[in-house]
Amino acid sequence: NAERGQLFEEGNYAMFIHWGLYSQLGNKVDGKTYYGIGEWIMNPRMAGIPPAEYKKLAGTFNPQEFDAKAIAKLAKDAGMKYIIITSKHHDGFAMYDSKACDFNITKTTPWAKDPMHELADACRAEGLGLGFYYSHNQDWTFPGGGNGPKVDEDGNPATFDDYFVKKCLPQVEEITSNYGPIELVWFDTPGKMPKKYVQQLVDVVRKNQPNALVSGRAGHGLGDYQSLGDMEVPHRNVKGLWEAVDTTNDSWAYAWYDEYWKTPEEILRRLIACIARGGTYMLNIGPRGDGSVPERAARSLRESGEWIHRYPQV
Ligand code: FUL
Repeated sequence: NAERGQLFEEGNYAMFIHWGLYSQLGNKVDGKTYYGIGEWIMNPRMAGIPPAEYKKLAGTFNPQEFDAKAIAKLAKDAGMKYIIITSKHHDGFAMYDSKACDFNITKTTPWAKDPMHELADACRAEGLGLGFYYSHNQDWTFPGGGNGPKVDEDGNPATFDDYFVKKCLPQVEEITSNYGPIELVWFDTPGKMPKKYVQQLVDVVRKNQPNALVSGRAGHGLGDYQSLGDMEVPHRNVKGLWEAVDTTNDSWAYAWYDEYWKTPEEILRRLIACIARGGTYMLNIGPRGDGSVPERAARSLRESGEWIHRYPQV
């Protein structure tokens, strides 16, 4: 599909956003700091928060500072062409209004709004594309989800199929139907997910968004392109359609202590290294739990963007 490849031909620089309930913790739980990628905080490798405990975070999630227009403007100023944001990460919390599962931002938080509608409008106004990250295999709070609870609320065994039919498939239907045209669905960490499930998800994307790309991490080679390893900028040429994913500091989601911000020069060096080898560079920001974007990240993006805007062909 020529139209689909077009996104990477013309849009070789993108903003990635990791934002969810975990952003509220910023890697600190009960006064203890955990070092690592913030969106993994509930995992036993980090703080090991039980699902029932983790779900309580929704009660205090109130991102008053979230400003979709300012984020879209920041991406535009940075020279980026589209935004990919976490609609649901491994924690299972839907950051949009989901009918398929109540564990979502409109049903369980005091804020009760759908940030994805705001972001979709803001992107359209800035002439930017929009796409969604969706953790299709791992779901740490829904019974049967990958690395999630093995029994339901009543103690009955739950299978991956239960999770897939009740939550995953309907949610992918939602994110590809409710926000107008989107550019990409960024599936991640397929693990041992059987091919028949991945195929069904890809079919839903094709049906609802025929021009959208499917990320290489969908699994079983069913994606449209190759996604390199996390934070990997290649030192050799890479064949085909490909993308590098990187972040402005060291974590994807907000981590309170992480001040290892890339300078504008570092951003440009990494961006150019990817583009010069024919790839796409997607650079992440992790807004805080209140929705605000760390100022140092914003500044580096704007300053590198100034250079890019002097050379509009980049
Ligand atoms: C990884 C995920 O497990 C991380 O949390 C993050 O989303 C990164 C971009 O992909 O594999």
